[in-house]
Amino acid sequence: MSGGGNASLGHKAFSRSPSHFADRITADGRDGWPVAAGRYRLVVSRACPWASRAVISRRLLGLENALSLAVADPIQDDRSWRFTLDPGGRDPVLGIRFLGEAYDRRETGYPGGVSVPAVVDVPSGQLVTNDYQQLTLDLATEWTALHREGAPELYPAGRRDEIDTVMAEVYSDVNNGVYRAGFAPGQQDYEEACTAVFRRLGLLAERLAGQRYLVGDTITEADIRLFTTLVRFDAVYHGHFKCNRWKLTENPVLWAYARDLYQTPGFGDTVDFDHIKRHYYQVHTGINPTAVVPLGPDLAGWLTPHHREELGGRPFGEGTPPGPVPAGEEVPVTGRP
Ligand SMILES: N[C@@H](CCC(=O)N[C@@H](CS)C(=O)NCC(=O)O)C(=O)O
Repeated sequence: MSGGGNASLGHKAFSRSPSHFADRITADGRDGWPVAAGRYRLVVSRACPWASRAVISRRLLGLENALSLAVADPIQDDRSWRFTLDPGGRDPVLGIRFLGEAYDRRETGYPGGVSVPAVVDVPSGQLVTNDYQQLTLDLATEWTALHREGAPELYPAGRRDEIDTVMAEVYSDVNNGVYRAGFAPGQQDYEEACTAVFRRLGLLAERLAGQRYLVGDTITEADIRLFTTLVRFDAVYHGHFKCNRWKLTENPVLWAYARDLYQTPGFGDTVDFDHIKRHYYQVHTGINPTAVVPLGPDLAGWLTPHHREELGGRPFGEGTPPGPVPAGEEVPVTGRP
């Protein structure tokens, strides 16, 4: 389980394997996969922070009609991600029961894990990519012909160096840092990872005290990547991954920043707290052998005023917020505050 499942537990430090299928879907189709409306299917788990980046980008950019969405059951079995939430246990578009079938069509006997997010070519049923780091950058910069009118610039050309720097720090200390803490094989690894998580969160809080977003005055890819960890923080990383120096709700700046994004169309409307909690607590039985899922935390605070608009900023730059969630893609009430 490359995403930090039980096989990651051993006596060595948690390490994340690189994505094996790194083809890119581009405007010019140089890898053989041209951007095309209706051709590809984005397979995600709403539990997964890496997949959730793509779900948010797709909403913000208005790609819902161009790139369809398959949501896997948050609980994997020994064949990994499965479509047990769909009628008959099959994805209605791909016709498969397990995401692994699309991996097999691409490469027979691939020994690595089956991970989300994954983009599948609908006509051939083959996996195209599971490279979550590149995927959202390509949605922002290669899929532009299919963006909605008013789509924001999530990876603006003039700001890429700064965005890349912030994202690298957020990735190693926060996005992946919580996994290094949670799956640490021993005390020292845990303490190093946990310390780095909170050191970086402290620095990010300083940065965000006087500015609404991480880079510039609009939402960028960097905010999406920080959000997907923050929104899981109190629900799973604080308890299950032992990142418990403080809760998100105890840090006024980060808590307000996270609520601001949560309440922005395209962010909170993709989040399923039920999927998040059940996945982490029930799947990682190496670190939670009873698979008991805690009842808390109270989620009502996510909807309270954040007052971050007083800092100014233009969430969508020259653009506009996305419209409502498409019919059939709404997060069930069980997953909402
Ligand atoms: N594809 C990347 C990152 C994506 C990832 O780790 N996704 C997790 C879910 S959060 C996953 O699907 N892991 C495979 C598994 O748990 O079986 C990797 O290989 O590290």
